[in-house]
Amino acid sequence: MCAECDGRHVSVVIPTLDEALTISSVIRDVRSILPRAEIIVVDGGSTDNTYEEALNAGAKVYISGEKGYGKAIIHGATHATRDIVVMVDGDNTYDLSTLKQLVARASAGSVVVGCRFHSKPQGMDLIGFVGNWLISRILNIVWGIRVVDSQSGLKVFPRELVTAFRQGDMTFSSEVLLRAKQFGIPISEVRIGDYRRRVKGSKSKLRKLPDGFAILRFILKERLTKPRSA
Ligand SMILES: Nc1nc2c(ncn2[C@@H]2O[C@H](COP(=O)(O)OP(=O)(O)OP(=O)(O)O)[C@@H](O)[C@H]2O)c(=O)[nH]1
Ligand SMILES: [Mg+2]
Repeated sequence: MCAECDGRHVSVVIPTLDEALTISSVIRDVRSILPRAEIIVVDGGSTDNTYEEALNAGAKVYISGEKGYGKAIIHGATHATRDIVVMVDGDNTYDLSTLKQLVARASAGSVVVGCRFHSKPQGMDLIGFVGNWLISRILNIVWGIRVVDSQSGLKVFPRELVTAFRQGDMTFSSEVLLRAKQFGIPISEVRIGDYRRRVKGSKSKLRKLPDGFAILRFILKERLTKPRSA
């Protein structure tokens, strides 16, 4: 096995809001693939047992004082102690079987996106599919990048990039790509397995239309106010 294939240089950051049904299987999955990775869960004030489940599964658990998907990942990445950060949802929708490949690519100096579009993503409805496609097209044209699945919640980036992040909400996923472009870090994509449906009783926190528009506004506004490279 290669020296770092066990994840010793990796911190996995998992934002959670009411994901008690699935958080322990996500943590177990990560541990089986990257046994020596640091696993950080950042909870945004869940009202179910997410906190206890994550602790019992052996993760480091932080409470994020403020609500927000991006806030949670920034919080976790700020506390991360390893060089490479993986961000992934706590809802068990991401198939992590190619995680080692993503990490290897990131270790070679890229920001890496886990691309869900090799087949029909089961956990994505038509609005999600079209919205993601449209946002990705606009992002690519406006920012001069080539990403198929810009809104994937599975991304890998160098920890040092965290100081550039500002977006506290669902626009964060796009910010990772824009900052990579601005800092001249190559962006690459690795196919991942099935994008699974949430388990019964588990609820999405994404508000498709308002969040979709906020993401588009962010992409365009950043382009008008900041240069493409830092
Ligand atoms: N700490 C924290 N976590 C959040 C917050 N909002 C969402 N999350 C978590 O961030 C991850 C992404 O949110 P999701 O609801 O899965 O959004 P999504 O993946 O775009 O939507 P789905 O495809 O329906 O899963 C999940 O693990 C959520 O529990 C928040 O305000 N604070
Ligand atoms: Mg999700």
